[in-house]
Amino acid sequence: MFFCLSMLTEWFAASTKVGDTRVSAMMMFVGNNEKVYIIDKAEGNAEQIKLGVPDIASNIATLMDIKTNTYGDFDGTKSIRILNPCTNADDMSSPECQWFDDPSVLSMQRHRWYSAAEPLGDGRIVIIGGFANGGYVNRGSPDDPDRGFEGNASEPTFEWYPPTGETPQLMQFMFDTSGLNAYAHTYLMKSGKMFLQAYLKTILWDPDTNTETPLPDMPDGIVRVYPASGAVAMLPLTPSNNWNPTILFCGGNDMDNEAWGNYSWPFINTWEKPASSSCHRITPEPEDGSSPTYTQDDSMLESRTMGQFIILPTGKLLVVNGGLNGTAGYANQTLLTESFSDMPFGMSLASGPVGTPAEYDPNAASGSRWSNQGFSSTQIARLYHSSAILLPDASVMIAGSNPSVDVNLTTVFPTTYKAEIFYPSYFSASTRPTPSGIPKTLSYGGSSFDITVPSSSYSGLSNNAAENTHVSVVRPGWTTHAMNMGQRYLQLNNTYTVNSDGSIVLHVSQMPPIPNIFQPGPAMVFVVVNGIPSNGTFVIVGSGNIETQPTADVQELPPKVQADESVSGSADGSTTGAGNGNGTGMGTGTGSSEDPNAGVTISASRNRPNEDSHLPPQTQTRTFGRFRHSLPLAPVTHPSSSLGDPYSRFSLLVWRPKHTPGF
Ligand SMILES: [Cu+2]
Repeated sequence: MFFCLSMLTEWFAASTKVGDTRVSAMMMFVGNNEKVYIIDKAEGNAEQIKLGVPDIASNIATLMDIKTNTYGDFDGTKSIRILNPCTNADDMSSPECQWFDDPSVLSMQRHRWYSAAEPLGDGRIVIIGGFANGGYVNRGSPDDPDRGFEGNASEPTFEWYPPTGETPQLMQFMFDTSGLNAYAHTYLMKSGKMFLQAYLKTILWDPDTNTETPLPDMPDGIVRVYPASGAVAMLPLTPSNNWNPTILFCGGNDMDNEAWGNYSWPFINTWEKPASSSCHRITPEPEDGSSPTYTQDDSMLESRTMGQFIILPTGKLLVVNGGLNGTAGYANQTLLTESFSDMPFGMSLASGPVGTPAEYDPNAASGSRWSNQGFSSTQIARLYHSSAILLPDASVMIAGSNPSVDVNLTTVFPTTYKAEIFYPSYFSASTRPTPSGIPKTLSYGGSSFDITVPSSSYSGLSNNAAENTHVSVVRPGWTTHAMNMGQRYLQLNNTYTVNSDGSIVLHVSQMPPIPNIFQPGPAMVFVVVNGIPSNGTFVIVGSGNIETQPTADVQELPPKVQADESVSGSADGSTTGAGNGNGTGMGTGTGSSEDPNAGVTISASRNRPNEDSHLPPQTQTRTFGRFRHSLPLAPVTHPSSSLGDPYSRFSLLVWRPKHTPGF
């Protein structure tokens, strides 16, 4: 059976420079505690992959291929690819650890480039919309009379994974937003309805009946889907908000309808148009009976297009990457700048890369939610085709950027193959919590469990530490195109018993018995003490199968028991309060004193359309340093091709956990 991290990938036909084929991080996901998978546009030939050995040590990257179809058909826009993330204990070259990619067995019914994908509470995935061919925006002209289908260049329908065999049905919302609905924002709500946002429209969609409930338009004419590419995330689901989703939208661009142009290019010089800095929240299903409405939130510290939210284990949100002006995508010209030689940033439609992350505290008082105090900046422009994801050690991996159709190392914002890791403030703590007792699976409701935090995990008074501890379940999702599809954060209910030796026993509830608020599949569990997170532990949420998830009554938790007031933790005193300290470690910064990234392997995948899928995978290793060092993957050259990612293709990737029966 399958799990439901879904994603889109795209690949490229290209040739490689002798000796330095690499992949860049257009897409990434964390497979398990050991491995990050990176996927990029890939080369059309089957040259040998050659990797240099970097000068920094301790971690290993494995290059693995996506086996593409063997039909000589390079079109991956209908592909569904399945991966079983393996660990170092497995044979990475074994079939079980390789991509499954066989269109004779599994593919979508329609071509869907930049479509959306969102699982339901039973793990089934709905795949929504998409371009048939690609382009800057999904329309031939701003006033196209065939708006909706665009001469079959737009695919305003949805279909399912696992496949049902049913003909894809029209989704009216995708018809209505055609033009600006690539990578529509989709979030399953508590009720089982799905929140969808694209162009300026917002709906709740009932997957059972394919009916739509209109919600208010996005305020101020701000577009937040690709290529405006706002930073969008579901805020942490917590006991205090009754795990009811609120969606946060920040940045994007409020260009006029006309300015968004057509498949080929925008009608204005986007790099001159400031992106939005504003933020809006909406709670699509208010539990107080009020009508859902967008409310203005604190503006970001700067405008951003292609900003990307990473939800940290602490429940704060980091925004990274992006630019001050313009949009995602690339072009050889605009309507106003007809010659490529006059394009000031080459093919990039964005300018002003923002190198400094910022942190958003959803629980801070209005007016004080944003901060970047003490955060270092990267010198690497992270514009179109960048990515970022939370790692199991609670750092954030940042990579990619290639705002050109080909690899271009000499343009203003060149292709980069360097990854970085940003270490949030809590890395200044000298001690991280080391909880024990985290289960391997979490059920929806049922019996509580205990997690023990030893006194060596924290400093200061034990009773205070216990009160300042929470358990978070984090799904980092799949990152591509400034999005983290599937990213969710849920805080479990807990009480505690503080022992006289300073150890803290957390009594923790299972997931709330509502699969819709955190769909089944893999996730990481963090224990956060005084703002300092443990490392993440991978768990499987739910039954492990695509099926109606079993739910059970929630066992009542025992009351809190505190210890004598003098009892305290035994860790170095610098842990307490370190969560409010400096941000560190971007680029060549100082990072933490310990190698925080030890044990994480970066697996990079690329499609190799010509390759015989029966060949053994190309697997080489390289060391990978703690990410004050970047990962210096060398450049790839692509043959020149025309506008709008014409060779870019996507597929649906489904993450199948190990050791589960099925496919
Ligand atoms: Cu793209």
